[in-house]
Amino acid sequence: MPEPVRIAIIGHAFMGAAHAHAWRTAPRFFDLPRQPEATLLVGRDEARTQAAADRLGIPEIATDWRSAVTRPDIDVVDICTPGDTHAAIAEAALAAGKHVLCEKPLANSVAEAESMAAAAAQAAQRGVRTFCGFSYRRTPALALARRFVEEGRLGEIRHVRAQYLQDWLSDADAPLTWRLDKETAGSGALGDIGAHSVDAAQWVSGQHIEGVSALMHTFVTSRPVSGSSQGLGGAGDLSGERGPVTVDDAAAFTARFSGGAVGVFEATRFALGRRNANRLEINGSKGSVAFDFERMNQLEYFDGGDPQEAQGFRTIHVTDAVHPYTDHWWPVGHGLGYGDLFVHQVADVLTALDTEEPARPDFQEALDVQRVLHAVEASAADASRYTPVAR
Ligand code: SOE
Repeated sequence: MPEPVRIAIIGHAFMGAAHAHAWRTAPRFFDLPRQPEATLLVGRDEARTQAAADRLGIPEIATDWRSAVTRPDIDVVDICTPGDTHAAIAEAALAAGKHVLCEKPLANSVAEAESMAAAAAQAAQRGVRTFCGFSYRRTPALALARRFVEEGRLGEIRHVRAQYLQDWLSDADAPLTWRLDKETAGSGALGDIGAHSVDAAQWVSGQHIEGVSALMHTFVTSRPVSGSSQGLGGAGDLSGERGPVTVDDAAAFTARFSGGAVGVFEATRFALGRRNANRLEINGSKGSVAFDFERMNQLEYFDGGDPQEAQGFRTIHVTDAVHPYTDHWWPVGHGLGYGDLFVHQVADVLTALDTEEPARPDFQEALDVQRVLHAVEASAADASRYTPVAR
């Protein structure tokens, strides 16, 4: 029996739980070169970390990430903490020779992301791998869309239209969580969910974004500092103090792509009624694809080569063994869910560690997304690029 791959998960909230579930589930469905063992859960608060470890089935906890990431019995450091901690944890782990899977966005600034990518490049010379958690790449329907683009079914790509719409901040009295603090999160809707759109749009289209023109807005500028929240939304304590929201609530931008496509992007956590509508539509000279994560098992496909009387978008149920990832799961037609993307992600990570399969997206690719986010913020901050309507 080959030695297992031992993982330390740093952070135990929403993403920590999603990753813990994935490490545990992957070997039950995927044939992996080595078995993963999530052996250590790291969090600042001992009691809460222990409670999470008990729930997630992780045998050991630690409260100090610095000593955790250098432990000789750990092979992979899985970073599920807010963005302001990513660079320090990742760089310490890489220096100790650990493979690193880091949640998105890679960092809170381009400078941090550059430093992480440089550390990753150095560590790569010693066989150390890095990965960034752009989990939507692991959606079977989006992977199928990319396959269609690669096969030339869409022809020359003209439009890339991406929206990521959520509504968990619509209530102006939802509490001020870390995702609303620029120091901690880097940015708001832009980095939290717009980053997924940027990554998916570039990955599916096979083109990179060359330039942007942007608008960002904060609708609710202060929120209750305490209240009950499951990490997203929740009920603020209205009798207490309010604190400032320092990130964007919504970000919108247009983009030019390297292959000539025109892009339109929108990210918001105020689209009331849209719970997790991560959408991507691509129109080419020969066909189109359209995806919405709220119907994640489906891909809309328009084939311009169909006889005209039969033309129209068709719904492909991306649940068959011929589709990406799905042959590992349930018999035809039963479909997958949000948590399964993380299972695919760790299965890909484990495969890449022991084979020649590329580790994508690695820190270098995630740095590219960070540069796009930075360009969006710079554009939105430049008032001279905003043209008021003359009336
Ligand atoms: C919150 O907006 C969030 O959990 C993101 O942080 C995740 O990356 C996304 O997958 C779902 O929404």
